[in-house]
Amino acid sequence: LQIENDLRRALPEGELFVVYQPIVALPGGRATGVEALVRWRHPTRGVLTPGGFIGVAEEVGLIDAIGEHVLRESCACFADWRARLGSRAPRQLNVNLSRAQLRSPALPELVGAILAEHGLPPQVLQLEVTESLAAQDEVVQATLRQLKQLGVRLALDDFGTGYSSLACLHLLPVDTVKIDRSFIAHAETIEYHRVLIEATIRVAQSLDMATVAEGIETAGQAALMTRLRCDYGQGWLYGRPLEAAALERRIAETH
Ligand code: G
Ligand code: G
Ligand code: MN
Ligand code: NA
Repeated sequence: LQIENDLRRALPEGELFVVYQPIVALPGGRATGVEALVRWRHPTRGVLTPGGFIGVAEEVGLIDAIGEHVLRESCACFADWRARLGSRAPRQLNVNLSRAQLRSPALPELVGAILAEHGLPPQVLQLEVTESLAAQDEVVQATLRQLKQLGVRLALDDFGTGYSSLACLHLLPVDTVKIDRSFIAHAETIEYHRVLIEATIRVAQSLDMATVAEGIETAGQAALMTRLRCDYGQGWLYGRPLEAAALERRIAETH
């Protein structure tokens, strides 16, 4: 397969890069963190988003190497921001984990080593896992517990789209629940969606978990999420994912 051969070359050729999307505190919109998102600058097809290559990477066993690259690259960038931007630097770095990474018993040690390399305290890193992954099996559960013991934070990504439910939230060792953007998109027009969001926020609060509304695109959605007392927002209203240098310029301009 052409895409497979291309992907094998992408990492050594330096075609994979990371963009960063702000995560802001509600209300107010102060950027407190960023989510790292991988991109592929394909030699002929332009910039590809993960939907176009993460699946292939999983099938051909490249996802581990890509995941490690994203972790290294984003931690290095985050440490740079801390050194250069001081108090204006984002306080938290979110990085997505794949199934293969979570099934690797070496992951906690790797994460610890990368943090140490850059002098980063573990609590600045928040690893995002989907609910189906978090609930998956004993190997994954053990890895998650070890990551927690390291002191890194865990976020449940795309909450609401998987098979697990609010009733199971207390079983997962997570610090943050990210409410999937499909719910936010209809929060103002479909009452059932608003009620589900509200219930998720109340349950998360009772478990001392923070909540993030994903995919906020309008001021109306932001106002509603603030009224429902969601802790954080993420979405195009606050900023699209940007390359490191562009995000740094934005931070410097807006402070
Ligand atoms: O980047 P985009 O906005 O297109 O995100 C699409 C999906 O790809 C999201 O579900 C996100 O969690 C996933 N994703 C983005 N970056 C990474 C990454 O570095 N590793 C893994 N495993 N998934 C990622
Ligand atoms: O699954 P995960 O939440 O990790 O991936 C985030 C994805 O959502 C990325 O593909 C990112 O580009 C996309 N995204 C982020 N903010 C918005 C938004 O406001 N609207 C839409 N439609 N997509 C968004
Ligand atoms: Mn995510
Ligand atoms: Na998501």
